[in-house]
Amino acid sequence: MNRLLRQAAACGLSPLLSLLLVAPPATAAQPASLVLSNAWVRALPPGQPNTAAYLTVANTGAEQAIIVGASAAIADAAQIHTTREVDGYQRMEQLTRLPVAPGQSLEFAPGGTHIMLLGLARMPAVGDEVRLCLQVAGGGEVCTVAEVRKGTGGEQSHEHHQH
Ligand SMILES: [Cu+2]
Repeated sequence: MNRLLRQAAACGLSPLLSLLLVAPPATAAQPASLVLSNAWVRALPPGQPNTAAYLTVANTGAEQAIIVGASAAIADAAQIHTTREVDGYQRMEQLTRLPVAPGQSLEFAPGGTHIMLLGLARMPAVGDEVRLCLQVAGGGEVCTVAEVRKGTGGEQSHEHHQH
């Protein structure tokens, strides 16, 4: 966690944030036009403290929307993570600011951007429903209900690695 925060500072996020603070709050008056669909949460073996959620986020509005956080009732904390390969290793990095352009649709999917659910009271079971929310810059929040599933398809080889 601390390492991620230090990474964020090292990436120059602080100057960006101060830039945002002085920018006029053009979109603050309107709720974000983000539409969430196809949300699902990966069921992992019971006892695992963390899992991940995936969904599609579409911006149907005329203004850019910036996702600044996530939350889920079943987890102590939720973070937006992206995955990228560094020197042959898959590394996850926390995103504290994810812009979605007007008309753009972002796919959160295994192996890519995902919502990390941290500190689960218990692992949800296949078929359970989990309420997920995304926080948007300007104070808005959009929520959806995610279905709990096993991983599918192209995931098999990746899951095999973890055994
Ligand atoms: Cu992650």
